[in-house]
Amino acid sequence: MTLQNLPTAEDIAFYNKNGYWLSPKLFSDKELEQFREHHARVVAGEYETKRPPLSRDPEPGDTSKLVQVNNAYWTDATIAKLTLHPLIGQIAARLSGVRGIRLWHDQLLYKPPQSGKAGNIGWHQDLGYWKCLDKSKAITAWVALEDVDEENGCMEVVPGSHLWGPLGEDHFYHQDVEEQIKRIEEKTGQRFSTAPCVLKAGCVSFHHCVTIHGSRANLSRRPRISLAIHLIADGTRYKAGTTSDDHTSNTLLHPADGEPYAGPYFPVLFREGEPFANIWITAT
Ligand SMILES: O=C(O)CCC(=O)C(=O)O
Repeated sequence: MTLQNLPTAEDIAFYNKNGYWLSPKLFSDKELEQFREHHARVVAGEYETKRPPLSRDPEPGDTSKLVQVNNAYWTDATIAKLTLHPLIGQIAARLSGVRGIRLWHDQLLYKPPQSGKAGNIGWHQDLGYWKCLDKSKAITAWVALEDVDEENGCMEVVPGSHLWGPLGEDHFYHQDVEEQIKRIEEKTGQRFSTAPCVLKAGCVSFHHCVTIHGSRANLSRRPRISLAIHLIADGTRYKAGTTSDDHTSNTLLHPADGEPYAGPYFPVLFREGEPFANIWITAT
């Protein structure tokens, strides 16, 4: 594990201004090879732990459209190493200005080759799906397992949009991303302009839960493969009575209003002053 990969004061200032940050390469080629192999197994529905994921769409065997597997780390020990990686937690804590980070849930993604619109991910703010969180300190670490760029439909973010507030535009599965842009511009009076998160394999983009993001078609002949790790500040509590009551993570805990998200469903990745719990990490 290399601590020189932690964000500097300048990187944190960039994140605060733009609502995202791109890391250097965090994983070795050997680790990436393993992650890719296990990613493929999960997409195929081969669950080595025999425990199914929290949810998935579509079912194994169908890769004609975007594949999304929630809590893929339950199914596979190698994916769990990545989802619960303490360095990812430490970077997320630094960027968010908090002392501890817990997992909210992971989301393994497979965007098929030459996907057409079926590979699009509509513009959205993650917090729109997570209104049940009492703090807007959630952050996503998006790990590129292959190189990603505009040709294979990399994620795009709208820099600074984390300061626009909630828009009510939460359309992960909306495929007409161009039509949405006009509506967002009218709503906000802001010019909609995106920055592509171009990453080499092993690099990670981090985005704030209010940052608008999405992605377009994969035009290449290779699938775009990645793991999104959705994280919350340690101490985040459940806020009852929102439209996010039925979020799958709430179905795990059945929390009471004001109850902190804690325990084995929401593991700690990092806490300041505590040694890393997950000691399997190898040097890059
Ligand atoms: O993979 C993408 O293009 C978007 C993923 C996303 O919406 C997220 O990680 O929050």
